Amino acid sequence: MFEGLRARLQKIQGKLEENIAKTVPPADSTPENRAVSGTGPEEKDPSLLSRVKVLITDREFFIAEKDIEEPLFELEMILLENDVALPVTEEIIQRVRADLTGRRRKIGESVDGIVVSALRGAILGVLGQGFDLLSYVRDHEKPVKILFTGVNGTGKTTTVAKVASYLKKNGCTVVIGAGDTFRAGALEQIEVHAGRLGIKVIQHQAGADPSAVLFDTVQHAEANRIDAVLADTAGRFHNRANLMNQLDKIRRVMKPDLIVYVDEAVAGNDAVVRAHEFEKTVGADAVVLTKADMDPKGGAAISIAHTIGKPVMFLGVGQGYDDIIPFSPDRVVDELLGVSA
Ligand SMILES: Nc1nc2c(ncn2[C@@H]2O[C@H](COP(=O)(O)OP(=O)(O)O)[C@@H](O)[C@H]2O)c(=O)[nH]1
Ligand SMILES: [Mg+2]
Repeated sequence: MFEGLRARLQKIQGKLEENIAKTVPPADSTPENRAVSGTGPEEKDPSLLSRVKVLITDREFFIAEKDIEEPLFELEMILLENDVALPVTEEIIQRVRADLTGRRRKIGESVDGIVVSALRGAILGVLGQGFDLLSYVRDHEKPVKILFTGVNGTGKTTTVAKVASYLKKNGCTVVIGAGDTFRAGALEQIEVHAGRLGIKVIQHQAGADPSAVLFDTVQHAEANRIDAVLADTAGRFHNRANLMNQLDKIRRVMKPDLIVYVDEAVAGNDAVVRAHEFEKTVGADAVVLTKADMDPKGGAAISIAHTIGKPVMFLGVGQGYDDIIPFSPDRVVDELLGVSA
């Protein structure tokens, strides 16, 4: 995951460290040090000598903007090349710059610690908090109705199956609504997943009104005290009026508690732009980014929450049912900065 960006970020980390190390005055060239190594009476007074040494190690230094200008420019290019959205890139750069140059530092501070903490803080600052679905389901009135939406082929149906499995493993009861009545093979696909997972699917025949299917699914959940309804839907584009109207009807009929926008991390900036459009037109409460396992860049994962103002809930990291991980900002940053978990 994100291996291309990770390698380049680590190079920049090294360059920032090199530049910063140059700004730290070596302890023995400081005026205080020259004073003690002179021939004055201080030299013979050991208590004074140790006092001066404390002064030296306590001395402060500044990192000036010009000291880090070049690596910061390079960092900006790297983020943009890896599909981090422009405003998000600018935000990260501004945060790194402010963190590194904003204050006095003690000479004793480790340079790599300074750099890692600045990069870490800057990226965490744009990643948002994530979304803990389990707590949401546990705390919310049942059934919790979750509508999955997004464009075709990004992994909605697979995600519905993965989330169903995740909830089931964590002690929640689940029913799936086969709301993609549009695409050939969609009903069989969800049926196969649900069969393997031992989860009930509510479905009508192909071509049926998805609102009716999902209405029935909610009724089934209410009658059987099921914790969560996961509604699969057909893929659609925000600019296709008929499908958007259909989605609007689904929303009115099903009254979802959560609308989850699904897109693929590998789509990079396209995913961010689409998510933004969906959020504005349909609304979205959270995002799932699939195919993060195939994404060397990480741009969408870094940009999407900050751009649309909604949290990322899960990352999809493969085709198996367990290949889904709750989005953890700390874990993503560790992955990017090469800190082993
Ligand atoms: N590598 C990988 N493939 C995925 C992931 N999620 C979904 N896929 C694959 O993407 C393809 C489309 O998935 P599907 O769920 O049918 O997409 P939908 O059209 O949005 O419902 C399938 O071949 C899935 O196995 C993921 O996280 N990683
Ligand atoms: Mg599907």
